[in-house]
Amino acid sequence: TAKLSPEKLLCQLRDRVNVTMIQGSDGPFDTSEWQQYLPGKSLNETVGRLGRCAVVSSAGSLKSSHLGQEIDSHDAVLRFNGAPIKGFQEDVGQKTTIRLVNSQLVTVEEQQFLREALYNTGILIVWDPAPYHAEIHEWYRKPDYNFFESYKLYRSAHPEQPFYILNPKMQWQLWDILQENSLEHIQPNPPSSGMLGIVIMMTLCDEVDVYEFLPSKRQTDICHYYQKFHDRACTMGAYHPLLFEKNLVKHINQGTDEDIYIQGKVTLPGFRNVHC
Ligand code: NCC
Repeated sequence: TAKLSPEKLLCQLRDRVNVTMIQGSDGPFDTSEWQQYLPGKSLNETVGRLGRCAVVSSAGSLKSSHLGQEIDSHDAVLRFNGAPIKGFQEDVGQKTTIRLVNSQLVTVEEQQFLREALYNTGILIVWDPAPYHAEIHEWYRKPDYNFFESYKLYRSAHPEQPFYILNPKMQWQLWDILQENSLEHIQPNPPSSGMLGIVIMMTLCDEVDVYEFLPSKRQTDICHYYQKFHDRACTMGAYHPLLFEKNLVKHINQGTDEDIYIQGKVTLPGFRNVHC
C-alpha cells in the first residue's frame, strides 16, 4: 500500500532522516559538565566505514533458526535492548558491534543496566520517545523517561565504552515518512527500536541484512527468542507503529521473498549506495 516506488522511498529516507547523536555543541548539552560525559568522537569516527552489516531483531522466531554463523559473518552486528547472546549463539551469533537501547531500560531497569555485563560490549546508543518534533531543549526538560542520570552513572563506570544519545529529531523524521506512505492514520508514537536500528545501520554500512524483523516461516506468538512470554503485539505492534514499519521495510527489500520465508532475512542498501 506504499505510495512511493521503492527507489523514491529510499531517497526520502536518505535525504530526510538525519541520523545524528547528541554532541557537546548541541543546545542544553553545551555545558562543561556534559562535555565530560558525551563521547569525544562521532559515531562515524568510532565505527569507521562498514561493509556488510546485520541487524538482529529480538523476535521469538529467531529461536532454532541456526542463523548464528551467518549473522557473525557480517562486519558489524546491531542488537536491541537486553537481547542476550550467551546460550543463544547458535541462533543469534556472538558478535555485538552496536546495542541500541530504549530510555525505559536505562531508567526503570537502571540497576540491571548498570550491573549486567551484557551491556559492556560494543557501542551503546540510547533513544527516548521524545514529544513529536520537540526542540532539544524542550525534550531535555521533559524526556519520556529521565535517563540522563543513569547515563552519567554508566559513563563514569565505563568511560572507555562509546555510549551515544540519539538525537530525537531522527525518530520523528522517520515517523513522518511512515505516515506519508501509509493509507491509515498512524498513532503519533515513535518507531520501534527495530526500525530505528535499521535506519542507523543504513547510514553506516554499504549493505544491511535484517533478521526476523519480517517474520519467517518460524513466526510465533513468543515475544522474544530469550523468553517464554507470549504476546502477538510484539510482532504486530501496539504502542509502536510496527505493522507500518514492516510494510515499509518489505517495500524496500532488495532480497527475495524466499529469503524472508526461510531466513527471516531482508536486504537493504546502505544510503551510500542509494543514488537519487
Ligand atoms: O521487545 P524489544 O522492543 O526489545 O525488541 C526489539 C525490536 O525487535 C523487533 N521485534 C521484537 C519482537 C518481535 N516479536 N518482533 C519484532 O519485530 C522490534 O522492532 C523491536 O523494536 C523497543 O522497541 O524498544 C521494544 O522494547 C521493549 C522493552 O522496553 C525492552 O525489551 C527492554 O526491556 C518493549 N516492551 C515493553 O515495554 C514491555 C517493546 O514494546 C518495544
